[in-house]
Amino acid sequence: MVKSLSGKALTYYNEFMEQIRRKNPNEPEFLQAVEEVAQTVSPYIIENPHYQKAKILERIAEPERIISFRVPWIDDKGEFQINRGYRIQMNSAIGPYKGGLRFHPSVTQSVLKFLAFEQVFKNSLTTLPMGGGKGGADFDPKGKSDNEVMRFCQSFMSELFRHINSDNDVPAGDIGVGGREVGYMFGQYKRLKNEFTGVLTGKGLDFGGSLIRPEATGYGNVYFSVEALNAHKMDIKGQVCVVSGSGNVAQYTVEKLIELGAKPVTLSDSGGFIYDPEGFDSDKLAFVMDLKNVKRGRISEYAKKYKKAKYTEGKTPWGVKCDLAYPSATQNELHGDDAKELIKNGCKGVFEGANMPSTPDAIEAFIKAKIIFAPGKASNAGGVATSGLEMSQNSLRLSWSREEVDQRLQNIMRSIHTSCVKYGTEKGFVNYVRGANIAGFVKVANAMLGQGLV
Ligand code: NDP
Ligand code: 2IT
Repeated sequence: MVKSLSGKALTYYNEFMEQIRRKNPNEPEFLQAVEEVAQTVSPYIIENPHYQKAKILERIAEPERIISFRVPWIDDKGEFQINRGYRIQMNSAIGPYKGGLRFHPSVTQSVLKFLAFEQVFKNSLTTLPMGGGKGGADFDPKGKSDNEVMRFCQSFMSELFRHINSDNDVPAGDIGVGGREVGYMFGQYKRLKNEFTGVLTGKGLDFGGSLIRPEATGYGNVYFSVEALNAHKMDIKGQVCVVSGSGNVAQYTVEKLIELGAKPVTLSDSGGFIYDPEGFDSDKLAFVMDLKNVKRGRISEYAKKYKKAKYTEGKTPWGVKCDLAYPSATQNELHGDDAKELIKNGCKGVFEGANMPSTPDAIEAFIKAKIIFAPGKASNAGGVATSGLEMSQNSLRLSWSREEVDQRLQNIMRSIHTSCVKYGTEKGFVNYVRGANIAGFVKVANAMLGQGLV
């Protein structure tokens, strides 16, 4: 995409990226996320020089605060274990820091900075008053007992509690952090602070959680895709869909796709992918949910239960012929070659459920082929948006019905789509990457201008 920059925008971009690369060596994921935003936003900044003068993008790329801490805990064998925990408080221009916690062995400062950076733009797009943050630890929940996970979560919160409260920073889940982990962390926070507040979202329904929050990211992504398909005079019904991942986002993406009459045919995990040519139905999805959420097993088990399905080890599902793709596992899981394969097989739309699942080469290929490409910061924003709705309900000390939350989620996804179209349309083609980045930037930038140099 940098090829499309010229003149002052190119000079601005090059000078900006040179500083960012110098200040953030060895942080490839963070640089990748910043580069994409800078490429699309630079021309807009040149057209609106007050943003350049106030160094808004330079400030957005510098975290307001990074907290890094030791997390000691004792495993079931009585051995001492040490992990590293983080919270990146990226930007609070439009509201309290908001964003998930990720527990995965691949967690580094670079990964969390990329996620926190993207979260700033995503949260801005939701229309709700939320700043951006992200956190987590290099802890691997796989193969750990419930008690080990609980001890880890308690130790993690025994440091994090000093830095967060319901008015300044409200974490939630992400990879490796679901309802169980949020519950353990909430319990420890309440115990340490002696306060019952909405300091975390994604809580259990019995202690302040919101209906629809577990479903929201997957549902929201499908709602976004319906908006985009309608805008391109297409219908979701009957479309063959390839989905990656088999965690929270993937499961509820499949659930909504089934409900709307589409045909999801794949799921994956870090071991490989399953392809069910007959498509999933609600019984098969119930099997997957029990396998992944209760038994905490591997997706390969699916092919043992359903004989017409095939498990392919060590591969991602992008070679399966499809109409639509929903990458919903992790960053950089869909490469340039995969993108070319999807396009060759007739794929008409890619909707990112995960954060930054497509590499820059893949994004370039999708945009060049002029298929619908929805970046995660727009299409997966339904999760954090519903977290925002959980915060509102907690402040009101009320719970809204399932229908009410779902309707608000649908309205938010529609509004995000409209913002992308507004800022991303060029010669009749909607560049959703540019649209999401500029629309997300404008609100944060204006709030920063209004608050002076802080
Ligand atoms: P889960 O932990 O529930 O599921 C993660 C899934 O992705 C699992 O199937 C996991 O497989 C797979 N996965 C994780 N890491 C890798 C890897 N390195 N290589 C291949 N597969 C991998 O997480 P979520 O479903 O919540 O999150 C999925 C994505 O969606 C992430 O990018 C997250 O940031 C994003 N997201 C999540 C939101 C939410 O509300 N939860 C909101 C917005 C975005 P395995 O079991 O083998 O690890
Ligand atoms: O990436 C994301 O938007 C999330 N993991 C959800 C964050 C949240 O605060 O609900």
